[in-house]
Amino acid sequence: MLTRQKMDSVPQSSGPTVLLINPCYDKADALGPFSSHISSQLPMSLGFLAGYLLQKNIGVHIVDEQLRRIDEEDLLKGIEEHDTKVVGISVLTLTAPRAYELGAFLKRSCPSVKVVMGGVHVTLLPEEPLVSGCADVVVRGEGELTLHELVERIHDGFPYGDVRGISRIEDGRVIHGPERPMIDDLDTLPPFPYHLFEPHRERYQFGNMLTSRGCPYDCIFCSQRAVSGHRYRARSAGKIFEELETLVFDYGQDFVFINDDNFVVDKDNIYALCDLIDRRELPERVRIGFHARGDALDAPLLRRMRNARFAIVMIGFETGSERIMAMVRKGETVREIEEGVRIAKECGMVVGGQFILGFPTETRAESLQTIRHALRLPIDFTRFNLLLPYPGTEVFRMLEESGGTRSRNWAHYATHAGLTGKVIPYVPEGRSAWELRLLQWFAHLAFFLRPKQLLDLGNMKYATAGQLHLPDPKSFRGALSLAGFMTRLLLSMVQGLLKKRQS
Ligand code: B12
Ligand code: SF4
Repeated sequence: MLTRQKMDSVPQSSGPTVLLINPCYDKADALGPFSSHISSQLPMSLGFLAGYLLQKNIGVHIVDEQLRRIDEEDLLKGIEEHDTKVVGISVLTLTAPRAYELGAFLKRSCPSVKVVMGGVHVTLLPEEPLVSGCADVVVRGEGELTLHELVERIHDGFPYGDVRGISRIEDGRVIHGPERPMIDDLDTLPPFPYHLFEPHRERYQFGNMLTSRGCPYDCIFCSQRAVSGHRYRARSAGKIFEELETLVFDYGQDFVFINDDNFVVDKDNIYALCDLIDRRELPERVRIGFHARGDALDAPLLRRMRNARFAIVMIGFETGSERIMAMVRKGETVREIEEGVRIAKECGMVVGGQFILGFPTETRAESLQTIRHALRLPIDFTRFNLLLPYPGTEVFRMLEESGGTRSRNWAHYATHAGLTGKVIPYVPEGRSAWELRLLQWFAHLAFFLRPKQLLDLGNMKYATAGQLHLPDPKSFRGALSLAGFMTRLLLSMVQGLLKKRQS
């Protein structure tokens, strides 16, 4: 596995190499009929870490389980072959069980290798992998500087207990070292190392960028600030443009998606980027997508962006109920977002985004209000997620305090659980898992089975950050293949709905 998945173009230093793993669920099982139509996203976090280590002349291999499940024997062979002393594993909530399984295997099979975990889930719950004995060290928060320092110490055989930003276990007790300050200037980080992923270019949605970190808002369902903080930090327009050029000219990408949670914060930086795109003539064929809050969209900015190849905007709609919107502390109203959509459409943008069903205290009438609202809005694409109480969120804290029930198995924490017939980890009081499942299906069918939406399915990839690829129904072959997909989808829906009610 390691040898087959190894990134051939990684420049190697003469010393030991660090192995970085992106653990993953079984894609076909987790995504059901969608799995063959969804391309994998670049594991950006591991890319950033690898880029930084390589800049410091430390050799790195990345193994991404989104592409193929790790074979344990190959893993051990690779570790030996590359004299690996540190294995880093990235952990999101949904992937925590698999990460811990891999960590425990490594601790059992090669005790001299240090297993280091990082990412949003273990930043919030560092005790979890340490106490269960599947990691030696947890890196809390941004990982570049901490991992580098840690790896240098381990490679040189020095103690690493005083490295800032880590938690570790000593004499059976978990020790949390002092915080590592956030990286002030993102321009000091090396450019994202796309070349590492080149051997698997066909299997990734390759045109993906992250240009900023941090978000100043306080939405009660979002855990993202745990890693990147409240303070918004962005790369300069010049650096962002250089990366765009790399993707467009070196890797031939026509579609680039900027995956920042909230791209429209520093508007001056965006105007400067638009000027660069015009001046340095990015080809006409290029289309750029980005996420924004509805209340951040203004007509002069969007017109300028539309002229500079920005064509797709993804908005966090969340709900159609003003009561829920106020409760989740989004800091904007349903009406403000609606106005943002209107402006974006007027400026010629494709508009997509996401709604959430099943907030605490949400009634059935409010869920239906959200679905009706989605059908009324002039949007091209949407997804209806289920509300999940991720660790570190205010929703999680509220549930813990009120004794509310939620699944204790992190492998259930997928926002599309209702669509794939899996366990729904959280059901608001007075509602049922059965009802949420039906609502999630009904919302998608009601939205997508409209003639305009059906005819537009071929363009869906633009509105889904390049991830979902459906056949274009405008050709005979496309229509036939789409009909096959729809049939599989309906069958899986019936299967999911026929599953026994959750206890
Ligand atoms: C791009 C993205 C995706 C992509 C790719 C995910 C991936 N595996 O890379 C896709 C679309 C596939 C995706 C899917 C999902 N995502 Co997502 N995604 C993001 C997004 C927008 C950017 C991730 C990113 O690259 N960040 C930038 C890097 C620099 O930050 P970072 O990832 O935290 O990494 C840093 C540190 O955490 C640390 N670190 C991370 N890993 C490691 C490992 C080691 C060894 C070390 C030392 C350090 C370290 O160092 C990194 C560099 O500083 C984030 C939001 C965000 N801004 O982070 C949500 C986010 C990570 N996703 C989230 C969720 C919920 C999901 C899904 C579970 C949704 C679902 N469908 O159910 C799935 C899970 C898929 C999976 N494979 O696990 C949540 C995670 C919540 C949680 N507690 O887990 C986030 C935080 C969004 C949010 N606002 O809540 N996602
Ligand atoms: S949901 Fe978006 S706006 Fe709200 S805190 Fe998270 S990243 Fe910020």
